[in-house]
Amino acid sequence: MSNFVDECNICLRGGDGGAGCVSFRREAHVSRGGPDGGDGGHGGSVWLIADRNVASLLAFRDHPHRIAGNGSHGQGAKKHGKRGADQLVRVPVGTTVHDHLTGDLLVDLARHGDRWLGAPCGQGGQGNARFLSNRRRAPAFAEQGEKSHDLWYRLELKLLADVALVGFPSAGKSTLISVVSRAKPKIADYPFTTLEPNLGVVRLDSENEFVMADLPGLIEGASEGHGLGHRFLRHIERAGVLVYLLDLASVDGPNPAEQLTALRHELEAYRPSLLERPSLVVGSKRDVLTADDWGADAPVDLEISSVANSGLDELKWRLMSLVSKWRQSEPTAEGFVIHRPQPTGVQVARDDDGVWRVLGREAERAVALSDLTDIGALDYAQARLRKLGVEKALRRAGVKEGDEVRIGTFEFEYEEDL
Ligand SMILES: Nc1nc2c(ncn2[C@@H]2O[C@H](COP(=O)(O)OP(=O)(O)OP(=O)(O)O)[C@@H](O)[C@H]2O)c(=O)[nH]1
Ligand SMILES: [Mg+2]
Repeated sequence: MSNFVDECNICLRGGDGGAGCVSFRREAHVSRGGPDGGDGGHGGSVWLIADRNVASLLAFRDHPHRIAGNGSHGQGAKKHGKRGADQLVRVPVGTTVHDHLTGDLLVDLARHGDRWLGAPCGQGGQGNARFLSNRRRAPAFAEQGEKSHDLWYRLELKLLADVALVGFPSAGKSTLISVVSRAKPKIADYPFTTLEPNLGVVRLDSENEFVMADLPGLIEGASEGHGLGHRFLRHIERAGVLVYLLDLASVDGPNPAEQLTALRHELEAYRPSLLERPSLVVGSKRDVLTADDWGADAPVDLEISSVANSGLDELKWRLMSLVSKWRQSEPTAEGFVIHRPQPTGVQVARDDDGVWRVLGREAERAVALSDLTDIGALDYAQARLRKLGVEKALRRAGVKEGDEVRIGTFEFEYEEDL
């Protein structure tokens, strides 16, 4: 089988947080009022959302990047910055998200509406108004906004057909899928060229696409095991919309009306409900003979020629409309928001060069967001690290007085009583 799994890499990045502001209130009789710098806004987040109207991962092939909006900076008078816009990325129902290096499964977006946070927002920095305390009457520092990073993932999707092509051998099924999608099946003028189903994504524009299945030809008696047997009728069962492709150029074999009768008979014998599927009767090879040439013997809704490229746009849009209706009618369960536990706490590890390293988002933030050349900010960062238990964790790990320690890009020498 070919093209049954669609896969791609994507790169997601949350928006950066805005910086906190350093500002002091201006009052008529006071030379310098209290601190009133507002906080920076948080950046936006990137969410993956399973949407039944998306059929494939094709949209990410050439454009894998999705970025949320940045938060804006805080301002004076305790004005907080605006939050960055979230980015909602629609993916097909059934998409699985994997670690792009190890391939580990992270989440399965199995139902319409399932949401997963692919890239968290960068936190906004706090303005200096937040750092007012009894000890600190005039804090002249604020936090930077948190920068976001690129996060790469691998997406996989088992393709399921929305539309199945049902027709006699050599009716032109493989030729049709080869001109409306990127599928490249074998095409030849003898029967049973196609031995296994082929799937192709038919993409009309950025909003509209569906998956088409090219199946091995059916002949009379297929439901009793003739030809390639009922193995492929199973595939037809999964598709929401059927195309009966009738060969208008068949002069030696059954005429179009006979083809349609035989095809419907085989489907009915396999499963009567298949006849109630939304369907389109399409005459192929109109460049050779048209429905008019057959009169009442060609009961078609639409004629096409894959070779002369005629009628294909109309075919695609008519199928799209049937597929959309079918998708809407599918019963849907409410989707979930899927949370991945965020690592918390402080860990101490050793870098390759032997230097101690403190790991943990909170601790890294405490130093990354601060301007540590400002004595007030340094003071505040140290108090925060102590509260997070960094000192305790270092002592437990066996760090000695005078050892070098890193937190993020910040390096310092460890002293008892940090
Ligand atoms: N003139 C003309 N020939 C076509 C057209 N479409 C397909 N053919 C020819 O019809 C023959 C059969 O085409 P296929 O696409 O292999 O037919 P199929 O339905 O996939 O056949 P199986 O795989 O055997 O079931 C080939 O020689 C094609 O070149 C068309 O629009 N016009
Ligand atoms: Mg074929």
